[in-house]
Amino acid sequence: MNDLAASCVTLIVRWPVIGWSKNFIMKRSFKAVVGALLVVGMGSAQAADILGKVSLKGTPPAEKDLPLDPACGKLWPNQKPKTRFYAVGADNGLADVFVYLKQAPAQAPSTKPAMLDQKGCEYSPYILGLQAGQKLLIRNSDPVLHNVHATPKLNKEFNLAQMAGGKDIERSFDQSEVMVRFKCDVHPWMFAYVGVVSHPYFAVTDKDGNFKIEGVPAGKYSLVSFHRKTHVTDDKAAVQEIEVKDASVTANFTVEVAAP
Ligand SMILES: [Cu+2]
Repeated sequence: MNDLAASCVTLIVRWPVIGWSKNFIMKRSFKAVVGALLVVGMGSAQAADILGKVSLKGTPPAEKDLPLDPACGKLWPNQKPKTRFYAVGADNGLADVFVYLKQAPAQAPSTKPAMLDQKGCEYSPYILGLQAGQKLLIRNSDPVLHNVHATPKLNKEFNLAQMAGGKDIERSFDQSEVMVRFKCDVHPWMFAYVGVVSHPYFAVTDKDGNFKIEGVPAGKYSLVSFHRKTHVTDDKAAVQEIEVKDASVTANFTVEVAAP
């Protein structure tokens, strides 16, 4: 118990001795004391944000043009899309890195669904985070047929045609799995990767490699950064041991371009 809570308790214990007998004063004062105790109690459940940046070391190979078929090519009248293996932004910041706590207490899934769209014959986003049990909506925003094919190793595989203008597909994954690959059986260049974890403490780096995981309960954790091209088994550079207390924690990562 901290000092403020202790002094509040002392106040309650001594209250009758002070001898203020008027009921209305007592009621008002007790309310204030109970309020103070509640504030103290809430303050003890500490949580803080984890912030950081993932940087890429080295020069990545040039991205390749996607081999679009004519129907998909029409959706890109100007600039043609390329592979998205290394999306590098300002100061070598690396986008599309899935950053997550390796072992955080499991929590009930968010009631807000996540969205995986198909637009211009690409999955969007390319990298997505999802909580086990959280609803995933898969949308077809294109005027062409897609075939949504999830190919997990631990979760249940599914393979569903989705017409142009068809309604959203709803699915969820029961188990943690980093990453679940999505492909399209009509368009062999279409891929997305979904990181599934049992808690809400994850993020995907933005175009400049920045991430923020909000409201992490106080504790010690392994923070993992997973980039699809650079990550290797038992990747020590991709894991940091961190401790969350009551102030934001900064954790930066540097990953190297994978050997060809
Ligand atoms: Cu497709």
